[in-house]
Amino acid sequence: IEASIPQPLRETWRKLAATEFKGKEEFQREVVRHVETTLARSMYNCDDLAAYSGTALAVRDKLVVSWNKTQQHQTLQDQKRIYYLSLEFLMGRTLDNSLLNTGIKDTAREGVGELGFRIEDVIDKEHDAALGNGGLGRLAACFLDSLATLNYPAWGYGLRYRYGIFKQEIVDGYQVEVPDYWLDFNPWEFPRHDVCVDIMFYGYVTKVSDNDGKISHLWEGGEIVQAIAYDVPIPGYETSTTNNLRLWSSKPSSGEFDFQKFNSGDYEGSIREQQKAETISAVLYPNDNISAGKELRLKQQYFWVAASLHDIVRRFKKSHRPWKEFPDQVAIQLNDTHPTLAIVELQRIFIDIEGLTWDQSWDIVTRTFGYTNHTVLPEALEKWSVPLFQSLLPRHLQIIYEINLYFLQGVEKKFPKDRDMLQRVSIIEESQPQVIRMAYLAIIGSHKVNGVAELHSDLIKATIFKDFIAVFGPDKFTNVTNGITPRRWLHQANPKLSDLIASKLGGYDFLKDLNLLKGLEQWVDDKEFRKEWMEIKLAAKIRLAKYIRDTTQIAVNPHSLFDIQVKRIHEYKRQQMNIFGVIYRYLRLKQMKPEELKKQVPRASIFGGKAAPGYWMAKTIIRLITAVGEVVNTDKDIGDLLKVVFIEDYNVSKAEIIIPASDISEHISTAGTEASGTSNMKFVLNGGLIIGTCDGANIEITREIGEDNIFLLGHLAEDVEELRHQHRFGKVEMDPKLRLVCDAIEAGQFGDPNIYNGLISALTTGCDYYLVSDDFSSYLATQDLVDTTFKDKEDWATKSIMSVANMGFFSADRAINEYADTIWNVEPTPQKK
Ligand code: NBG
Repeated sequence: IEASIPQPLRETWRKLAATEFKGKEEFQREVVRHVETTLARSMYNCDDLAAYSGTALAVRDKLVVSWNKTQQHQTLQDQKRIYYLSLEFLMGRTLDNSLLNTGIKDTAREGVGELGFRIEDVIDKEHDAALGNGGLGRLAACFLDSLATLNYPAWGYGLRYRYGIFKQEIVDGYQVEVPDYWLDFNPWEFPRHDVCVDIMFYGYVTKVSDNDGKISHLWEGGEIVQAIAYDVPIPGYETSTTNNLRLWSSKPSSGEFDFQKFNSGDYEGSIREQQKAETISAVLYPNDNISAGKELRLKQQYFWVAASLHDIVRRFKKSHRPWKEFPDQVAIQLNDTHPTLAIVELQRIFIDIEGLTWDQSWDIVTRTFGYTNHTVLPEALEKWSVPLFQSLLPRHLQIIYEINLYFLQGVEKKFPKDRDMLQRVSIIEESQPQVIRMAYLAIIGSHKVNGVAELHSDLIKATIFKDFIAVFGPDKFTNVTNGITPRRWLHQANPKLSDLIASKLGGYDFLKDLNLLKGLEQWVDDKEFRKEWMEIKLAAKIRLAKYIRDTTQIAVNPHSLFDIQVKRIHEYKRQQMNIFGVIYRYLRLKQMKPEELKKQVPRASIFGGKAAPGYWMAKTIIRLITAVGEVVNTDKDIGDLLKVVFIEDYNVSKAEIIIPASDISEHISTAGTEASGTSNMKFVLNGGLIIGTCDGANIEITREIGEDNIFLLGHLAEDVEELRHQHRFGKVEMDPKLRLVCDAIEAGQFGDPNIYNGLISALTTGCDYYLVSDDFSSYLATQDLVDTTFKDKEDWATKSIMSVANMGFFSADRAINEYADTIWNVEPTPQKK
């Protein structure tokens, strides 16, 4: 506040206040000014990258004006705010999205056009902000877009990784990881060197009692690292609301290197501490649905959570309200268990620093937090070793023990003498060493727990969290089915389709109320409309075919059926089933006579996705896909009838090219393993049909668009336990068609068979945990049905249009409104124009 300008001078400031540029000429002036002054370049030295930089800086200036206004407005309104804590925000590119959300894309297109550039080339120069692994991080990004669009006062809090998810290169058919240094030029962030917080690790705890005998705890003597805030503006679509995403970066607390060491000649030693501090926010852990349990990861979690809470508490304190009103002003959503320490940290702040009693404090804490669970996979559920906690966060461990004690006392009262129950729900698992079950802590410290699709929310209640229903009752658990932002995933990724839809619905309102898509049903029989619809799909396929040719030299025929599976490589997602199916198709084609071959539907099987660097089986799956491609794509007998493509380095900006181009996409996880999936929604919204299992959001997609418009296959979640049991007792014969495929692999048709030993033995000695054998024949039969259906172009077009018309439910706006109503209890704060 002492930095505030005195009243009498404020009029001068107001007169000089920054304004947004208006119209093309002012925009161009800004671009040129930035190229010439900020970048110190000129028209004699301006390439696409410089044009991108100048454009981005001009657009950024515009965002800043509405961002500042929004922040002032929200401060004045002083309403309850949402804080979305996520270790991942997979934002992708920002320029195009900002142009569209602020409604200046046409201005920019003309503006840069007259300066000598194509807007598409300029946009293409931006480096993806890839601070996430997959669905979980992209969901956070979609939610930020919806929160701003719907005018909710909301902040995202995350980490500013110097390296995002690695870049994937395919070398000799294998995945190779390359670091993703993305911060060379990032115009979208604002360092706030004045917003810094000291964060402590290690140290020891002492008990002190004051004159009245009141006992308190002092945590001291640890290492201190500083958190610096970097702010990123998040513009809503067609609104002046621009929210804030705050990312923390770590640096040494002194900000200096060790001069004593330097002077005594220990040059390397002098910067060691500095490097250690900077390591905390250096790199994103590249695991999707796997928890590795490394100390540095726990450090990242505490560092980020402590800095964020410090910020949130400081903001609350400015309002001078009593502490008990904290949950009326603050809703904190935990995106998976990664930020669960926030529960403990807030309790610590209240009792150790602010002097509240345990009970007062715990009441506030539990009314503040909500926890979203994103997986039932056991290998993804976070558990931290107690000894590690003891050394890194000794005070927090004490608080966790105390939370657990009071919780178990309550359970004991409700279920007297049920020792098993106590052991089952305890936050501490009695293993060697003992571990802390973060999901249990998250449930106990939150007022609501939600899953991300109906089936998933039912499953967590019936399986991993069953006992907690008995303890807390069912009302604490709820479902909010995921959603996607139609701004990026329709309007930005597929402008032609968006324009066509707008021409029929009388404008672009559907981008803010996706249920309006229903109006397309009226047009389903309109010949001209159907023709345009399918032409747009073909154009997207031609574009992807060109991209594939440019990057892989593989020529795919745009008229073939594009069958796409792009997502992280994981056994539970079953890319192996897909490639086995491709092999089966290949073997079958090789057996066919020429007249039979003529009747076949040509198909391009397109894969993309990263494997976690330490996930050997996933890497083997990639190798098999590339090996099959090497054989099939050069087989003269096969020609266009089958092509197998692996697209390198799948990321958000590539998804924007790939998704509009699918005829069919694959979402074929073992039933009950994929919590929701969100790319399934993106593909259907772009007029692609899907082949999938009854899993995650596929089930709700089926309900919305109708069973006739989706290709479902395989066993149901309720069958899985029994099937696994049968496998374990050796009661299952491998599906004979799958046997043929395995034989071909083992005979060396796709290179050295030893490479694939692990994959094959997972099906046999590994008891086929993901039930590939059980679903294989259903999968093949369903793929045949896809072929037959694709031959009837009219039927296909109808299915495509009817599906899109019924996708309204899957807007992230609907999901965010549900969170706001049922979990956060927060109202929007629109600004007057
Ligand atoms: C993932 C699930 C997906 C889901 C996203 C977003 C994790 C832990 N979970 O099915 O696997 O769509 O979360 O909810 O990354």
